[in-house]
Amino acid sequence: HNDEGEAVVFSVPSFACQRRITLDNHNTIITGALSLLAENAELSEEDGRGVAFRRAAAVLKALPEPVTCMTQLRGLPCLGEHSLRVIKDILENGESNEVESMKQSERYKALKVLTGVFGVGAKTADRWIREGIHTLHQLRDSGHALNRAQQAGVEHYDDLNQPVSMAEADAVGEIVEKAVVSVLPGAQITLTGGFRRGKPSGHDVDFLITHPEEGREEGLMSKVVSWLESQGFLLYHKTSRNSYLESANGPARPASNMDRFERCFSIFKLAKKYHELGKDAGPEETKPAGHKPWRAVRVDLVVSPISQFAFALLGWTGSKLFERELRRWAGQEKAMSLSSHALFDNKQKRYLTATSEEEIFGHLGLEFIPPSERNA
Ligand code: TTP
Ligand code: MN
Ligand code: MN
Ligand code: MN
Repeated sequence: HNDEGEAVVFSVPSFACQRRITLDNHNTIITGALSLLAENAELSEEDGRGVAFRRAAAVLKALPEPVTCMTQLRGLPCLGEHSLRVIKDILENGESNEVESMKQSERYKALKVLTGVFGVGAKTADRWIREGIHTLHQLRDSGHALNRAQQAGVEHYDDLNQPVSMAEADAVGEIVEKAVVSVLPGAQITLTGGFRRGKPSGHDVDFLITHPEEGREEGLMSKVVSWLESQGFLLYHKTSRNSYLESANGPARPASNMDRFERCFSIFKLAKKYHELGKDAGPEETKPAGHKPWRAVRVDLVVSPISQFAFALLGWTGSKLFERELRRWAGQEKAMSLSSHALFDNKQKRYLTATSEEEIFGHLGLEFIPPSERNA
């Protein structure tokens, strides 16, 4: 509030990549509600609506203090009719009826349970729900054939739905580091994703791997995976080179955020630390069934040549909305195409190279935003 006691009117730039959004969120009830609506839209394959709610949430996340009345929001970007209605409900009643009833709906609960299985997306979950499958029990009884990923997803369901802590991310990092330097001395690993943005927990751990000499990284992924497998660290892995765009013109013109790096979606078998084991682990105790000395953790590995490293690092650090907004800014404001591989200037008809994230922001005419402020 200002000196006259009037509520402050906020001002926020249009694109999320122009804002500094830390984890210090002063409007968690509103952003939580908008994020749930976004999630529900995405799970219903209504991506346009999903992005609209994500953008609205990212405006509220950028505010320096809690919103107290609707007049403060006048002139803010990305707040559509629907989002404003939800915010008004929360300011007046403490919650949104729409969001509360959505959370209670059978369809939303079933979508959450089924897409909580690694390897199950919105399409598959929707098909199963239309067959009356709403729970893991019903899925098991249905006799549906599950693919390898989904089998692992069901088997490790509880572990994979428990957030990964920073300490666990560090432990995974030590293992990956050991694997990488064992198969290619001089190769480097970098923590990306939510943990690089300073999140205290995540749904997985993401790493980017490269080598300072261009070309030396070739064939690295299969060697790393073989090493991890031989040491018993992998419960599941699927290595792929995304072939989706293999016929496209240049690396900077993807139709979406899909990239062509060699990657591995995996599930690690991570030993629990002594203090996490509890009393069941003591040698004189009989260990009850279900208490195991390890847990399953989702890990994503990506290999990039050093020439594309800055773009890969920027692309894999997120948040997903921040990345989407960077690409939208590049296209709409700068006539450039940004991907996790390169930046193409459509007017000069040439690629703009970069060896750091700072350089890429510079090419885009944006103030540099550090990872901890990319939590849009
Ligand atoms: P995620 O690991 O999905 O998300 P996150 O690390 O931000 O959050 P969480 O704590 O839930 O794990 O993705 C990390 C980044 O990787 C994200 O910004 C987008 C990028 N990414 C790609 O570029 N291509 C892909 O195919 C995938 C799956 C992710
Ligand atoms: Mn603050
Ligand atoms: Mn992640
Ligand atoms: Mn990931």
